[in-house]
Amino acid sequence: MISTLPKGNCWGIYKYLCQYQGFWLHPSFLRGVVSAQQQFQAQPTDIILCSVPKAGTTWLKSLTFATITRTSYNDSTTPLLFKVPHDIVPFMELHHAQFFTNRDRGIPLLSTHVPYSSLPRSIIESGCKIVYICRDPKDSFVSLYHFIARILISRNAQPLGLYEAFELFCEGESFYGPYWDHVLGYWKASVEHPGRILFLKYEDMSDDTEFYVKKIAEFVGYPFSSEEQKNGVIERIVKMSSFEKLSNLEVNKTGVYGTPKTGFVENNTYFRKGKVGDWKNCLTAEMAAQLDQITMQKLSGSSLSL
Ligand code: PAP
Repeated sequence: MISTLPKGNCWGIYKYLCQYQGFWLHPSFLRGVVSAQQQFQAQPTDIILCSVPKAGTTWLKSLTFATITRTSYNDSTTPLLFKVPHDIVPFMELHHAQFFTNRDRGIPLLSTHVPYSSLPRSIIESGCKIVYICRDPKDSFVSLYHFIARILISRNAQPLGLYEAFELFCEGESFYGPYWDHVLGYWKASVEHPGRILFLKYEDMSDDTEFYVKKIAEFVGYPFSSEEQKNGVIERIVKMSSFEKLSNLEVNKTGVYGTPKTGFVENNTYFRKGKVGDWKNCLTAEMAAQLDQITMQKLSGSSLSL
């Protein structure tokens, strides 16, 4: 089936992307998506962390994991000290086999970049909670561009030029793109089912992380007691998951993440700057205006702004 799909530019990291159900996917991950669509059985207690790539997935995983395991671990025992968040919260496209055989039922977290319209039916039907994060597409693009470039340089390969990557991104030809369709799919679903889908933005989370950790905790059914709030539990979770803390851990400076099939990526590629508005250091005013224009057009009439 995969060989019959339309092929797109994979930004030099692989031979091609495949267009599947309206979105551009990496073939190795596509196998996992199809397999999950066919077999994955979500439980009503599952919490699925969904994101468009480079919107804050690593951060969301860390914050949510620390929140729901806060009575099992403290700051000196949490697995976040020894594993990159991607190794703690399984990723559907990569670890789909693990979903059926190996799941830690005590930790009901799973993650995916799959667009809302392609999620396995059981995720929708089980009524489990979905937390989605997105980000200003200018910052997501810049983050993705650097991520791919760093991987290619580490493999002694030549990264795609910034302008070429930018044109592809604007055309929607990027990982799990079109970016705006991905965001809109989850946005519309969250408006329709606010009790099932929590829609977050990286910029809001950066502005007031404690507020959003509280919100996430309530939404996924692990609210903080007033005692916990008084004792600074939320502040500790925010600090533990901060860019400064995570990026300076040995495991995130030197470890790697991946599988032999999809290849390995150094953990430190998931921690670049962690700032809002870094696009200003990379995009020209014209490029920024072009992306803003696309965003305005695509989101018009949706009541969403990015
Ligand atoms: P993924 O979709 O491939 O899993 P994701 O974690 O969403 O990646 O994106 C990485 C971005 O999140 C990086 O942004 P930047 O390139 O603009 O710097 C990374 O720095 C940022 N990031 C990672 N961890 C944190 C964190 N703890 N707090 C804030 N931002 C973070």
